[in-house]
Amino acid sequence: MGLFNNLNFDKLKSGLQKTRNKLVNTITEAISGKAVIDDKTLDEIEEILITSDIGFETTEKIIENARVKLKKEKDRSDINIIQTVKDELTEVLMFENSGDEVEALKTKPYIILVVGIKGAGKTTTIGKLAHNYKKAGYNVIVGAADTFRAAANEQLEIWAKRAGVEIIQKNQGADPSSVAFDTVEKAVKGNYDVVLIDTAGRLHNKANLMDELGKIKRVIGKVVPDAPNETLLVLDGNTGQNALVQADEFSKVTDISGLVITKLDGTAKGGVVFQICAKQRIPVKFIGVGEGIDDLQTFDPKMFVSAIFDN
Ligand SMILES: Nc1nc2c(ncn2[C@@H]2O[C@H](COP(=O)(O)OP(=O)(O)OP(=O)(O)O)[C@@H](O)[C@H]2O)c(=O)[nH]1
Ligand SMILES: [Mg+2]
Repeated sequence: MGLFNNLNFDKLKSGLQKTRNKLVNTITEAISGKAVIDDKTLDEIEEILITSDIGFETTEKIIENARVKLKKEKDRSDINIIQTVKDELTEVLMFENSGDEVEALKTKPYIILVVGIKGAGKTTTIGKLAHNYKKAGYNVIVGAADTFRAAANEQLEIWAKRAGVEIIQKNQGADPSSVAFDTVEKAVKGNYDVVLIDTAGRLHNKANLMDELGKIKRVIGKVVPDAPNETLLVLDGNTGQNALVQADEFSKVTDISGLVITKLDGTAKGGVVFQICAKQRIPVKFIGVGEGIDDLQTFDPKMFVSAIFDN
């Protein structure tokens, strides 16, 4: 059992229905009625994977491994090929365990910086995370370091109320790093367990983004030298290939420790999760499957693959 009790297979499965239709149903069609899976069928599967947002390179690897595996196998039946593709896809999502979460949270305060482009789902994710940490018994404070938009404070405040956690905010236009500083300072003084810092999604250019994130890090580092403990990049799963570009851009300006992929409810582009993991080699930590406070799930590779493939 993980830190949060937030897994809901049925919800994930229904959210990924369109991804499943695109991916699994077409694979099933390609192999149905074939007693033996030949190279031509593998080529067809390859094409299906590529057009399902899994990407060219990732697919190449999967198909190559599948070819090698199937050569050794006596059973080249359809069930076996789907199992092989599933295993390969699961493998892409697996990362070495980065350690015990409960142990990590003994670092007090545990500071999480949340970044991502406009509308990706940062604020919503912070609300959901605050709720999850609170439910797990942690004392949470959130910092509204998106001072760009007038409504940003208000939005985070609503989430803080829903989750029942403390919030630090300043006027619109205030220096984001000063909000981050005050939040971390209050967390230290008030003995809080978890700090979640929201940031602005709108940034004119890369230099600007780098400056702002760099400054936030420097400033909170004055209060807690190792801060932040995590930097989560929030990506909108619905944007497919574009999410990949964003992951690239953010990785260039800051160390991302984990990804959150949102809006996996109702998207046909769920396959992009595999491509992002394969290319970035950054673990997906959480996924968003709806707009509600309970609609954040800890990412579980096996469950994710199963939600797409299993009946
Ligand atoms: N369906 C669905 N909607 C989501 C999910 N996560 C966020 N949203 C919606 O996406 C929209 C944008 O979310 P925000 O949390 O405001 O995004 P943001 O990254 O903070 O945006 P900025 O503050 O403008 O940079 C809102 O309407 C959310 O309700 C999700 O997992 N599923
Ligand atoms: Mg926001």
